[in-house]
Amino acid sequence: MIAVDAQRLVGRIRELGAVGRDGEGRLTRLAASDTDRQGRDLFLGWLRQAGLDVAIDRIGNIFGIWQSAGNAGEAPLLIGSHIDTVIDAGIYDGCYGVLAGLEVIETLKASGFPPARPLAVAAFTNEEGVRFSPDMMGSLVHAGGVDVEAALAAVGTDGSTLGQELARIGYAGEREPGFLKPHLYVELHIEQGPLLEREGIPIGAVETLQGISWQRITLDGVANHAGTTPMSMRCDAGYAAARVVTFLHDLAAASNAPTVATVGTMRFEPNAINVIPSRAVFTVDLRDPDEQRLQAQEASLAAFLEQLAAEGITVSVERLARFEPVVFDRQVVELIEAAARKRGLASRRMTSGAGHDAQMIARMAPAAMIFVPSAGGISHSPHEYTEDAELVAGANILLDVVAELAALKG
Ligand code: HGY
Ligand code: MN
Ligand code: MN
Repeated sequence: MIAVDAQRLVGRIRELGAVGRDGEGRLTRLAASDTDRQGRDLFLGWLRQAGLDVAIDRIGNIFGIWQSAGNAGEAPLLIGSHIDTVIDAGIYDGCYGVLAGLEVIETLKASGFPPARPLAVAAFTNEEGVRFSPDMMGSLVHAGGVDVEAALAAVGTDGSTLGQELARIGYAGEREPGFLKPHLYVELHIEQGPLLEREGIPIGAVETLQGISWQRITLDGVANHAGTTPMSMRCDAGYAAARVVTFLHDLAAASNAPTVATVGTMRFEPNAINVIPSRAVFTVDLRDPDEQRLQAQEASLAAFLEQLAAEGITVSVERLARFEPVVFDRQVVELIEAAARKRGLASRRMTSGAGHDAQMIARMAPAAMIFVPSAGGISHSPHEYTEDAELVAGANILLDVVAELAALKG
């Protein structure tokens, strides 16, 4: 059986993983930052070395396309993911899927495989959403889920706009988003959770992806002296924020469902040791595979905020992202399982807890995902790790699925 070049794939994952490290060795390549540009430049060089046609669209999505005279008119088979990262990130999230996609195309190209349609690999802009909301932004624009002008006008946590920053790093491309209409989309990704490792299963055939709700909440109270203000006379925005954090944790933990709730960022004003906070600004990340339950949790949070308002806190809520749960294409999921069986690998059906570009491209084409195990279920952390053999196994499953889907029929 044809196989990927394991050394080239793992070597590139490590090489890209070395790009964007700070003085303490922490890896951060936030969307449209200077370090993101360095990662993009490296990936672009590999696309060109592989002899692929390169296209960059107005939201900075990068595409490497292998097409021949015999199939140029056909809709491409698209493999994708992202190479932007969170803060103090691991080296596999997103990058593994993009580099495995390139590896699969290079392997098939070198083998003389005659694809019935063009094969393309994409690195989508701003999948992580840490600097600019919402997450999965580049693929969302590609799928027509948000207007490119609105996305380019997105204001980042540092006050810049995505459009300005893409232009500054030289990745404000020419192509109109959505110019490439995929026949089908497959994404290979680390699980970022504990299931595959715990069950000793090397391949995940991802059939669904949970709903995601992101909000930014601002609570306004009254600044006052920390020493002279009696507890009964305080309107403490910091205390109110802490009650929201506890409320959300208890809401998710109490539900006998896979609901998860996270307050990942918080800041106080005036942020002084001896001043009762007048303002607390924080983000809420709520997720659930069931849309009705997710709506119910959002309603519970809104009711709790109303209670705080009744106590004198001024509440304002900004919607940052809201995506319903997604069901992937059953036939592609079955192909992934069949490919695993053929290579003697166990697989299991899964729901993705994390958001992925696949959930956006599923709006425009049949899509599915392949997972490989994450050590300790850890991700969005420098301790993110997947064994080389597991990375290569996943890439070979992607290779087989792509070869099967792109084979000349009849
Ligand atoms: O937030 C997510 O799940 C993804 O990593 N952007
Ligand atoms: Mn990812
Ligand atoms: Mn991620």
